Amino acid sequence: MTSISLTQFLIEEKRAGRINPELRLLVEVVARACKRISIAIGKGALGGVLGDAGTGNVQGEAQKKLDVLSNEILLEANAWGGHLAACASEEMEDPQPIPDAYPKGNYLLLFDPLDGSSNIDVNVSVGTIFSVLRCPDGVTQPVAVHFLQPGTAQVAAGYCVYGPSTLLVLTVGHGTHVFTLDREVGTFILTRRDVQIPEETSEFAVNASNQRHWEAPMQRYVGDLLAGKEGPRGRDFNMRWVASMVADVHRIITRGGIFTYPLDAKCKAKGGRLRLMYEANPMALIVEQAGGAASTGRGRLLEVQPTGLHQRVPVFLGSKREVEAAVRYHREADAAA
Ligand code: FDP
Ligand code: ZN
Repeated sequence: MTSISLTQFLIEEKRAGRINPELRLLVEVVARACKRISIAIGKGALGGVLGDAGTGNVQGEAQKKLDVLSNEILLEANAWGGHLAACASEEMEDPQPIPDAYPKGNYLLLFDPLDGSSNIDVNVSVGTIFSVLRCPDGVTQPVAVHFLQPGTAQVAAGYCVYGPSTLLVLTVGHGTHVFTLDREVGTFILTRRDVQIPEETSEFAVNASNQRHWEAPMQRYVGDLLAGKEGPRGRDFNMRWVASMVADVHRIITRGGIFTYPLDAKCKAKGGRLRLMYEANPMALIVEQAGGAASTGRGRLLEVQPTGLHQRVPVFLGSKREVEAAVRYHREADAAA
């Protein structure tokens, strides 16, 4: 079998009229940045990249050295290519304009440069998540408000998972595809085309230590999963929680399941735990393009109208039937109330 590189895949997508040259360049540049992040992560303690940076981000979370480094790698890689109008990141309060020295393009890029950063220092998988939007017509100096487009407006989304191997999972709106990094050659190779998430599942992912803070429908939903064969669902479920969204979602893309970070009393005032624009939306597009579903528990995630760059949302995504089941518990509880 001849292997298909990311470059070849993107050229073929371009020939098929599914992407334009600018978007092709954008994806290649992001992939190249992810390779550099992967190399830095792989060096671990030998590269002096572990531990805290001694700074905080916009959400008031302590930044790791790798959070800061990954953000810089992505910004630097994307500045010069002429494909972007601006970038926004979990690590920066406001969008970063493209420096005047470089030409500007038509796309807006959002990213979570290093997702799951609590796992860096314990050598567990982390990732990068990105989302691509069009810069609104006539806007030459995009600011936060120009990024506030619903997830349905995304033209591409992807994530990289830095695990035992480094993978890039990508959609440009025509299916979800997996590429594996050939570390010796330095090239991403297509290893799964058109991934389909199994419809039925017996696995769920949730941080169960928050259980006492959950809303009633979530309590009931997980209670019924835990009740197993003897409960109303009539079968046993298994639970997994890596605490890197990228790693948890990748498992679900691969073998099915539901990932949830619901509303709870601790995060309710903020609207949820996960960020809409650069965590939930790109993952929701990838999951939908793989035949799965993504919801806030009360509506389709991709249709949420954003009100802030760093806005948070409750998230339920993965195998279609299981996401629909979780949504049903919320609908029933809301109807009874
Ligand atoms: P992190 O803050 O470590 O980057 O992005 C938010 C996130 O990780 C997700 O990757 C992960 O699913 C979740 O938070 C982990 O939350 P808990 O600390 O509650 O386990
Ligand atoms: Zn994250």
